[in-house]
Amino acid sequence: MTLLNYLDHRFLGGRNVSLIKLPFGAGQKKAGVEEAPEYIMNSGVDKDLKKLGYNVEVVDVPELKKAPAEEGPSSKQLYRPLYVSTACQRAKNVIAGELSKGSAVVNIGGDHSLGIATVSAVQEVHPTSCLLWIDAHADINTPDSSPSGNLHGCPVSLVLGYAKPVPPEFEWVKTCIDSGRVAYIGLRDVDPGERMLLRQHNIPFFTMHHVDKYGIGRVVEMAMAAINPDNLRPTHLSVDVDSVDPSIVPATGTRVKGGLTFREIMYICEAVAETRTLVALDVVEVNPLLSDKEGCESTISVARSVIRTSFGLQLV
Ligand SMILES: [Mn+2]
Repeated sequence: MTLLNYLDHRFLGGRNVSLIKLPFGAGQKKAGVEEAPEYIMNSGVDKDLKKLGYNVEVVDVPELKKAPAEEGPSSKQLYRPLYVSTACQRAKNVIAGELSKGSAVVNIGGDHSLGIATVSAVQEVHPTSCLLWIDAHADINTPDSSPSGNLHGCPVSLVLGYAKPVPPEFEWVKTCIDSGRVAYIGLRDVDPGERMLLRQHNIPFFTMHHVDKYGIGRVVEMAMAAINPDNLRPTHLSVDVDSVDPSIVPATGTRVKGGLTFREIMYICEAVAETRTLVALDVVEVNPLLSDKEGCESTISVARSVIRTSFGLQLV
C-alpha cells in the first residue's frame, strides 16, 4: 500500500519544505502577533514535517522588523505603510528564493499584511498558481475603502491591482494574480467596499452560510473547481487562524463568532494535500498575548495541525 503523503507532488521534484519565520505585526495595531513564529516553531512543526518524510529548513528574514526612520506619505490614511511595505519586500525576496530552489514554503506569521509578500513571491516563481484564502475576513479593502487603515485588511486588493491609486509605498507590488485564480472560504465579517469588489469581480467566495448549507466537502470541491480545475495549477493556501471558531482559536486579533470547526479546517487542509499541488502555505494572525494559557495552547495546536495536515498527515 502506498501512503498518500508519499505520492509525487505534481509540480515539485523533491520533498523539501522551508519553514519561514515572519515575526511581523505592523499590519494591525495589537501587540503580540509578531511573537507567534517562536510559539508555533516550539510546538514542533519541524519534527512533524520530518516525520512525514520531508527535508526541513528553518529560515529567517534578515532585518524583517527593522523599522524605517520615518513613515511614508500615506501614513495619514494607513497605519505604518512604509514599515509594512519594507518588511513585505524583505519577506518576499526570501520566500521567492526558497521557492526558486524547488522547495515548498510555510510562511509563519505574523499578521496577514504579509500576504502581500507571500502572494507576490508565489506568483513570481509559480505564475500560474491559484490562491485559496481561508479567513473570517476578505482582506480585500483598498487603502481608500479600509475603515481601520490596517494593512492586514488590504493584501488581496494590492496583489489583484484593485488599489487605485496605489499608495507610493506599495508601487513595487505587481498586479500578479487575477480574480479567476482566487477563492475564499470562511467569510463572515466583510466590509461594504469589500462586498462590492467581490461581487463586481465575480470572485468565488464561500461564507460560513455556504459551509452550513453545502457542507465543507462540497464547498472545498466548488472552490477548487473554480480556481484549480483538474489540479493543473500549483496551489497557495493562505490560512488566517481567525477563520476557525474563537472557541478553539481565541488567541487572535479579530475574533468573529460562528467560524470553522476543527474538523472543517482540517478537511480543507486534507483536501488540498490530496491535490498534491501545494507549493505555499501561510499560517497567520496567531497572537499568543490575547488569550490565557489554555486558549493560547489551543490556538497554537490548531496552527500546528494546519501545517502537518496540509503536508499530508492523514487520520489513518
Ligand atoms: Mn486575514
